[in-house]
Amino acid sequence: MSLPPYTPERPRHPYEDMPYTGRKFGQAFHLFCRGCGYGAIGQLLCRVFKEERLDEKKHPFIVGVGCYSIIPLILPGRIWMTLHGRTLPVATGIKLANPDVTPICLAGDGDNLSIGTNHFVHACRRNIGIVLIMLHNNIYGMTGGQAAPTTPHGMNATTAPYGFLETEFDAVSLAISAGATYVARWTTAHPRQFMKSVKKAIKWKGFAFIDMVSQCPTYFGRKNDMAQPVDVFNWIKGNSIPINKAEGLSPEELQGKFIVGEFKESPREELSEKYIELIKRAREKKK
Ligand SMILES: Cc1ncc(C[n+]2csc(CCOP(=O)(O)OP(=O)(O)O)c2C)c(N)n1
Ligand code: SF4
Repeated sequence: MSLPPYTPERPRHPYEDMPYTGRKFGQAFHLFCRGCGYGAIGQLLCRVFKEERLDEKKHPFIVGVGCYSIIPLILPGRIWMTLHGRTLPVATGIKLANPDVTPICLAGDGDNLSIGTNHFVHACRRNIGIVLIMLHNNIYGMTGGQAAPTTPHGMNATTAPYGFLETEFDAVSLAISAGATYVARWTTAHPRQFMKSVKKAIKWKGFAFIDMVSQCPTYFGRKNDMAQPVDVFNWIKGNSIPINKAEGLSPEELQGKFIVGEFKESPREELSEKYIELIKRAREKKK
């Protein structure tokens, strides 16, 4: 399909220079709401593939169901669309059957921290070589802005019009205590740090978890008096605190803040390697 010429009304799309973006559909496009952080995250992941010259066959994307599910449509790599909350079981099967492949799971915060929590906890415990990027937009986007396990206490959602009564989940603490060996959190206001973390996570031997905070202007923004996408972006940026600064603050001062940085880098034996060893031992015993 040929594109119309560039005009002030149709400026050059920032993704068009990327070698991969839009390739799946022959042109550059994206399907998110205006100002949604997911478009930017897609672009950053594209840049990681380009800069690291990643082999697409070795890094399939496994996605569940949510607004984020269409991020891989603008990315290189093969896509496995699975069920809501079920990215990790599918990626686990792929990894055990193909230990030289490192699946990259994309999951929503609703996806990964409600229906998929058990899979998340056990993937951390097993230390299986999978990268999980959790898209943390504080809400269930695709289904209309219901409160999610990450909706900050006191903030609004479609199902919490007078303020959310519950306390939000800290996915980073959960991942650390469940045994993930690489754990980081960044936001759309930290693009370079996010890319660096993804590059590290892809090479990491073991379960690598990145909590990526992103703006959902359509639901989270509108429900919380942030009329413009940039207002939500600035709210995220203004509430982000690097780990070293957070260390000196009290729990009250950290209430509602996004602590960002690399929290854990602690290698231990990876599951698929142990599994190969086990197969070898079992075969030798049979002889
Ligand atoms: C098993 C199952 N339960 C519920 C749903 C309905 N559902 C689809 S998307 C979604 C919410 C997605 O929210 P989140 O994971 O936070 O991603 P976002 O849309 O915010 O990116 C839900 C509950 C489903 N598709 N499948
Ligand atoms: S509803 Fe929110 S998360 Fe979904 S595409 Fe729109 S802005 Fe993004």
